[in-house]
Amino acid sequence: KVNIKIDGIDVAVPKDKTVLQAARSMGINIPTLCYLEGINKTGACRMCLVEIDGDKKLHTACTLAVWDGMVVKTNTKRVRDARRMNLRLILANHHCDCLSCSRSKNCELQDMCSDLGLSDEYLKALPKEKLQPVDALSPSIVRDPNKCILCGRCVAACKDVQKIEILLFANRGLETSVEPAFGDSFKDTPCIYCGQCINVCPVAALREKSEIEKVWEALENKDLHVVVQEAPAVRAALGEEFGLPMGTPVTGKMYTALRMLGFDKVFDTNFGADLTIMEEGTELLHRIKEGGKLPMITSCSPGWIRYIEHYYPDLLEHLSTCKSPQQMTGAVLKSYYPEIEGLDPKKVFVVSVMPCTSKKFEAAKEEMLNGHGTRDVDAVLTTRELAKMIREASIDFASLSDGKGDDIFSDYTGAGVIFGATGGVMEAAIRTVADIVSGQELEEIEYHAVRGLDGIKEASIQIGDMTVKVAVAHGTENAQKLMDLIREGKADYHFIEVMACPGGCVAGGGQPHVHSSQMVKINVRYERAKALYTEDSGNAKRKSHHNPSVQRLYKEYLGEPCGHKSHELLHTHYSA
Ligand code: HC1
Ligand code: SF4
Repeated sequence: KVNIKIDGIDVAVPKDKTVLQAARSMGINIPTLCYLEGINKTGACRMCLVEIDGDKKLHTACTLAVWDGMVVKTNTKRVRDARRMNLRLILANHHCDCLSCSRSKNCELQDMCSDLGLSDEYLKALPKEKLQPVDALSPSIVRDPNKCILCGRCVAACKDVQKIEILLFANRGLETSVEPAFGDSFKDTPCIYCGQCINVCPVAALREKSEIEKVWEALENKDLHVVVQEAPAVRAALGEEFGLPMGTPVTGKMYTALRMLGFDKVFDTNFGADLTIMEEGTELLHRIKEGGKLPMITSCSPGWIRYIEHYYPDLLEHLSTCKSPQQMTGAVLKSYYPEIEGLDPKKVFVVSVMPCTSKKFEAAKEEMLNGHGTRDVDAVLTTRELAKMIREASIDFASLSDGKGDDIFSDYTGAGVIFGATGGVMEAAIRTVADIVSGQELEEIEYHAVRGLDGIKEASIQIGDMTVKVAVAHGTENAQKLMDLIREGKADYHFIEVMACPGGCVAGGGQPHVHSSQMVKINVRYERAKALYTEDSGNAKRKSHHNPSVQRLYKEYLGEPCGHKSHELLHTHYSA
């Protein structure tokens, strides 16, 4: 450790720390716009300037290592003036239409202007002739160069976390911008729409393509029967938007809010997750017994599907043919549901609430067209968009009482809800496969080897006389490692789970924004996953094949898992 003094307070810190880390550890949140712990450390925004005794220059705290005897001042007039000046330079090219901006009240730049007392004269919308075109052509992501502050966080998240490299710095000097190569639209790149770049954007330069208006219109349309389903991970994070502590599960409040918004029926994607396990577990056992392509790989994360389609097209046969729980739920809500309710399937409008931006792309795919000329899912809202609608409707979410979902498509087991955390699909699948193979009701149902945040998790699971070897990867960097092993013929697994986002859906690109200064203090992925495991252990039924409504669906409509009807409705194909 070294001894340093920051703003008159003595502190001992490990010698590999920066001044920024040292200051934050003692409760001084030096402002930053580009810094992201462990991901981006460039000093580009120059907001973290500090004074060092004996040095005339101001230094960026995020790049400056501590040394013994260092005396730092983070809060002098000179420092504050310099930060304000840098902020004004950033604002000169920033389209400050704050009142109508999607990040208003949740924008790191806006916060900083307010904290540093910047006067309104600097917060101006850019004149029309200075505005550059916005890329809103992809189904998932909007890039607005008029908002971009060139902090580089998105570039780092895509390149260094996901190892994909869609976003790049282009041009020089005043012309500098962040964009896909050749200035292409996202839609013409192999971007997987994971939205990890959106999650780190401090402003509204990257955001989801909003479908809020489409959903309000459907809710107003008396001709439509509008139903909603919510992904497992939504309930683990929605509360954050309304001031509840991270990791608070809000399933009941979420149902109440959705009903208040006017949905005719409130269902749950967790039902579809249980259904997916029935199909995927059966498919896995068929492949093992009949010499099918192994390892079989999960297919529920659309970012992952887009990734393998673009980057490992030679491995597509390894993918399970199962549609995702979102799409399975949608397909059932457009077929079996109207049949039992006597509704016209063309008039059933299915809305999903997802923690994911890639789900918008998934729902819009050609493959998801059904026999009635509509898609399985008609509109996809992110968790953030749902929160906006709740605010727009003046609903005081935090004080809502717990509501219930509607029969029968809101029935789910503990296995369905853990889908939202990395390893959850695997654990859910093993719970069911183990019972089927052993012919018993096994009591040991928690598979801790596949839980947690290690990049790649492996386990060999003994079921009767069968050893099932599994692996779990989250984030495309880790997926890449497993795919390379398959290509080299070195992956002797039976089953692999891949989720495109690090941590799984709980940290998807559509989840509530977490301020960069908070990301260091809280393990977002861990806290949100905890909410899901708590729901699982509190559920009387914890295995997908115990879901009575899923059982009823097979009995009355589908027949058997992976049967003819299932193939028609619940399975899909992939293209390179
Ligand atoms: Fe997911 Fe899934 S778990 S992909 O992460 O398989 O988005 O939550 O809805 O479809 O169930 C996301 C989450 C989600 C699907 C399920
Ligand atoms: Fe990269 Fe994902 Fe953002 Fe696309 S959505 S640019 S792949 S981080």
